Amino acid sequence: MKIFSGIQPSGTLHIGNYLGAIKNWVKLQQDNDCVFCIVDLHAITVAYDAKKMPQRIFELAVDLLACGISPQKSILFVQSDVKEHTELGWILSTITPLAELERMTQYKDKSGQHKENINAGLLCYPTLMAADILLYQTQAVPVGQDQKQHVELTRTIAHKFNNTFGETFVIPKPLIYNTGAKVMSLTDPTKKMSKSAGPDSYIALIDEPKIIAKKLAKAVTDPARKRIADKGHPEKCNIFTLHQLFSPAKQISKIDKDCQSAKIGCVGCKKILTKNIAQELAPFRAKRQELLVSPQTVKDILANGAKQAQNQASSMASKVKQVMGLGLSS
Ligand code: AQP
Repeated sequence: MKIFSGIQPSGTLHIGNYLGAIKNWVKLQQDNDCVFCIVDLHAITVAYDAKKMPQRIFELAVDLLACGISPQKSILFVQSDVKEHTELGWILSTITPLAELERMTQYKDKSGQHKENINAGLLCYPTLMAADILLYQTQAVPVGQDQKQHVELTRTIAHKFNNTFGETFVIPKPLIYNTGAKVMSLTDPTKKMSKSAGPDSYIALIDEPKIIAKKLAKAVTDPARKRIADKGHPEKCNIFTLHQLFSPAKQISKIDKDCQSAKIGCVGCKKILTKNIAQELAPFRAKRQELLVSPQTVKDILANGAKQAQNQASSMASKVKQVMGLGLSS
């Protein structure tokens, strides 16, 4: 199956990005034709520091490789290195109704968060994302729950294009896994964990065990449980949800029972979770250190990935322009 997915160089990767996206990418690349993209053009839709962007892109590439993305199995590249993304993004914006873009949840959230900078790029984020996906004849797009709406809009745009100009694009489907599709914020479990919401709200993949312990110690738990003697409600506790994502099955059912019968308190529960998260992330941290000292290797991987992506993207972009009657080539 042809797979495409992207991730923004908008800050440190957190366990939400890992569980909702990257961990699945690593599995998918075993038996599928995968294209993974560092979407820098998406990341500039909010205010950012241009001087820091190259380092952010580099570190995101390092992190993806350290998580297990393999350049032998997948194409890994930076979006702005393949100009067809912006070209097709513009083309698709001309067939996308404004009302469809205005009803996107991410647009509403981000324009609320960045009132001083509600730019057209923020609104057109989904048409650029549709271009990212459709350029590669993508069949499935592994994403977290938050991006499902954008993939559905991509399908609508692709259908509209095919109906207007003739069968051109493969219609992609979102690939959302039950586990980890929406990891919630540590400080406000009613919101999804997000890079831009501040370091206390997430556990970063680079966090040392001590930092993980500190962040979890402050994390919001079952609001009804005020004292250790109160019986807990694991189903209402974000910490228990994280146990379900990081702890072994036997331990999860013990914590479930012990919490309900007040045998274990939040402090004990968080200590076990700290250990389990730190253990799962240890190989990532070690691999990351190795890659950080070989910047040229990482840059070569991205340059080679861009070449391969460009080959595929340029033939699709030519086809699109041809069916639309654009340019000299048509
Ligand atoms: N909390 C989450 N739970 C599960 N999956 C998540 N993803 C993001 N947050 C969670 C998934 O990670 C992939 C990459 O996301 P992105 O960086 O492109 O953009 P995002 O969804 O906007 O991620 P953030 O962390 O919230 O970044 P900022 O704060 O910069 O906007 C996507 O597949 C996403 O679903």
